[in-house]
Amino acid sequence: MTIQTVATRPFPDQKPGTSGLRKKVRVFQQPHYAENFVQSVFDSLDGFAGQTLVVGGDGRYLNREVIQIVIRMAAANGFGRVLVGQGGILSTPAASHLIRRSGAFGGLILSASHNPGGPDEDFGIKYNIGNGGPAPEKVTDAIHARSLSIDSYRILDAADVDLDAIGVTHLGDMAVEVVDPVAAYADLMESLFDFAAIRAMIAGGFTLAFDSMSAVTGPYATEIFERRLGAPAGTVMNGTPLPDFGHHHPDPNLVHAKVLYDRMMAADAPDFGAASDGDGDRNLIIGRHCYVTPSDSLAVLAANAHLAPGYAAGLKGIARSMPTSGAADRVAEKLGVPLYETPTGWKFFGNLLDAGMATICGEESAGTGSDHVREKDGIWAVLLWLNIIAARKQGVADIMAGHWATYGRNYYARHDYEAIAKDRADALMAALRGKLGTLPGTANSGGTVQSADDFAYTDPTDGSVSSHQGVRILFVDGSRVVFRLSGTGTEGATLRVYIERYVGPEGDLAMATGDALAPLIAAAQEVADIAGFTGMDRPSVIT
Ligand code: VG1
Ligand code: CO
Repeated sequence: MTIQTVATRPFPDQKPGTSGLRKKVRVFQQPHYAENFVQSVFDSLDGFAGQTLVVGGDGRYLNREVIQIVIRMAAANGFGRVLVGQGGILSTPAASHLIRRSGAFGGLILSASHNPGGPDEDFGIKYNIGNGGPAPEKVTDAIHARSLSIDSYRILDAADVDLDAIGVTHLGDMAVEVVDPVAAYADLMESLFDFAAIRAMIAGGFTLAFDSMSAVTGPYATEIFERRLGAPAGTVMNGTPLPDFGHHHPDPNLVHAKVLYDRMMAADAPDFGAASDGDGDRNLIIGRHCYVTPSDSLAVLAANAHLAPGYAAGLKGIARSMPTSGAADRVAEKLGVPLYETPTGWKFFGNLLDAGMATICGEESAGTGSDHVREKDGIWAVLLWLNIIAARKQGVADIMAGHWATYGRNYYARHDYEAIAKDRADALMAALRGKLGTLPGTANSGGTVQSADDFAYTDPTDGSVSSHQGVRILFVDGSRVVFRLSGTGTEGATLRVYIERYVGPEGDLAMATGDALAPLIAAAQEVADIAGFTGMDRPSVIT
């Protein structure tokens, strides 16, 4: 087996976004494209000779092919060992756990997460560092810089490794270990939650439905919910990972998980419903006849986490992304723990978790997680909910009503305008940024503007600054409208508008969200002229 040095030329478009490099499959299929990016990652790292690299993905189209490339390039670049999930499968949280427990140098996670899969859809590569979390910005910036000057990559001339047989093979000096992708992760879950109490609740007639959306969580959910917790066969829907996710869009929201939603709103709905996304790091929670917004879910999980054995000692702090509602802030205040507000994307939570400053983190985009790994974790969130329900002996709707009666309610919605021409989206944001200074003190449909800014974050652990993380318009009554462009799309631009209004415990807690937010939705339109810039008179998706 010989190491080949292959001449290549830079691609101009390999800048990692919110969560790694995401492109259409056909972009990744260009000669040298994946290899260039992987070599740019390796060239940006120091000291991995002889160390372990974890590789796995969500099973989408191109997963196996890119894994074979990564393995041969890892061998040619001097890694000592590659750990890969059987069949090339590793959910994002399971990959994070495997990196941590194996003492790996880092890992490559192959996924485009909630984006669709298949030959005409999306693929992605993300590098995670030794703490198990997404590489911080200084690393992704270095990877991007390297991708613009790269002129060769190193790859071993070797046959494909059998990804389906558990065990160790050797590729030159490097060991390749194919591991069970599920067992260690399921054990970790069992160590955090009261499985006996959840199992007894299910044996007592509590019913649940979990939609894996034909994506990576199928094997994990089947092992955990059906085998270890005793839920009947069929509890896990769409439980086989498919390369094209069965033509579905594996984004667990009210549009793409509509089958589950309809089931949860039916007269004979199960007690609890949940779904996860392509790579298993997101969660959608729907109680019987009761949808829970992700921001509320974060708040409820934080307020009740001490009921689960893994969090009995309480929380050190709570972190949320800036666009996530302030519901968790009220919980932090009551618990007397700090609340951190970070930019969008899980990579900003890693330092806080490593420093022991936060225990639970969450994003409005259906991501919740804790210091057990360094990624958000869909099944973890579902299990924490089940543990809380078992401990409180209350259903989801009652828990939500009790929570709002204590803390008040943050009415919340996100409006996405998808597939906008990029120059139109950039122009909208530029116009908005241009008028920030003039907004405070003015009034519009949403009320009087208190302040308006472009969110910047200074990491409290290392002082690094991230600017231009989203435009915020804050109203005197505490309501907010936030605008930012997505960093995970692969076609045109997506404008995200986040709308929030707080009503205290004495106020009307039972409004329809659309009614509660109507004046703010109108204000967003007035201030940003969304229809004018985009030509769209309504959002593509409301979550
Ligand atoms: C979106 C979400 C963000 C999330 C990211 C990755 O990013 O808004 O909260 O962390 O996806 O999630 P953006 O830039 O498109 O708004 V996943 O499940 O794709 O790893
Ligand atoms: Co995801």
